[in-house]
Amino acid sequence: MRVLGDPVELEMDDIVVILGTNSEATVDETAPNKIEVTTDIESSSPVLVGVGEDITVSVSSASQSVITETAEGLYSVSSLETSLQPITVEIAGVKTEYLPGDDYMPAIIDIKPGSTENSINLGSRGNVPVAIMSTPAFDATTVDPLTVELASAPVKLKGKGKAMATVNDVNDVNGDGFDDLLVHIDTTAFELSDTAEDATLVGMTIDGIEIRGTDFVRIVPD
Ligand SMILES: [Ca+2]
Ligand SMILES: [Ca+2]
Repeated sequence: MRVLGDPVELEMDDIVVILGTNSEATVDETAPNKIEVTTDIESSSPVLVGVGEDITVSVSSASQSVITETAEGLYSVSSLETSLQPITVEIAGVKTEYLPGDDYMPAIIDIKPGSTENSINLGSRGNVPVAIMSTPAFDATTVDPLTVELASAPVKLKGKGKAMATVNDVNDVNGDGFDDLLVHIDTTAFELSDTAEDATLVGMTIDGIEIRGTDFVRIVPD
């Protein structure tokens, strides 16, 4: 279906494709739980895809994305290898960029739970706590802590290589009734510049689903 300038509502109840007046896209429903959006190279405004309650996928010109509902209310987002531009996924106000070929499930993270400043001192030899939030559709405690990296830095190890996440680190960080996973990241391993404004976490569930989430950071001097 080729469309220009009108919102498109597909059969998947929770997905709405919104085309600006200067965007053009081909939208294909490839399966009952899967849509593919291909934008026109001439498009000058991105195509927005609203997914579920909180997720917006922004597909820039000359890019392609596939959005799949993997379980009720749980979505994965792929930027196809053939994309020429990255696509952006916004979840709860935080944007994460997907490069061509990237395939992830968007996740909500909270760097330094309890702090909105998320200050990070790159010179400190400590660790930074980060919570991966569960939702009604996603159980963050299924994420394997040993696979988690924040800004390329791994989870801090203790003793014989056991990740610094124990059963004590599973708790309901935001008080919404769903247990979240709290891990501690080795500050010395961060690949962040002094001007970084956000940091992205990647990880994998024990079922082999890759997740990705981003939160704001503020780098502070030593
Ligand atoms: Ca925080
Ligand atoms: Ca929670």
